[in-house]
Amino acid sequence: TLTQAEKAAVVTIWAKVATQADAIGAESLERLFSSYPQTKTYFPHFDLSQGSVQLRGHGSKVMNAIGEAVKHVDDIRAALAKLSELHAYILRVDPVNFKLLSHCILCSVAARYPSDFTPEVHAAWDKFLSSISSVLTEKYR
Ligand code: ZNH
Repeated sequence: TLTQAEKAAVVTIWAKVATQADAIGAESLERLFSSYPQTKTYFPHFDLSQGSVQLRGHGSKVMNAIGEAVKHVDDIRAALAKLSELHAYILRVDPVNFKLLSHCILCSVAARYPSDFTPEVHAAWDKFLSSISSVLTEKYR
């Protein structure tokens, strides 16, 4: 779990990220698919070219879910319960991919807000994204 200071850092960086959430979501997916092309296999039904409508729509959904987790930082598990079932039982995304996407989100945020991305913010944001990933992968059998 996150310390009070880490939660505060997450809320602060999120206030900035939220204003560009759709662009950051799309960029993170573009980074994911170009750096780790194997992740594209989960989206055979999508047009994954840069800036496609589906890529932007999906990036926006992912960032909205992260926003929900920020709002409910003391109970991420409850906030993302339905999404956790979706990823575990229906989508069956291999958990390793969550680390890859988290890394890409982290890069997109760092690239956009370099002066806000202090080592403390980096560490807090990284920990926060790992908590989300743990919740989304904990129902796997
Ligand atoms: Zn996921 C879907 C979120 C990760 C794959 N996702 C989804 C959604 C959301 C999300 C919100 C929508 C849902 C509905 O519609 O209801 N994810 C998310 C998050 C994360 C994730 C937050 C982390 C952070 N995913 C992921 C990964 C992968 C995925 C890693 C792989 C690679 N997802 C997915 C898919 C889908 C989803 C495939 C479906 C899509 C469609 O639309 O079809």
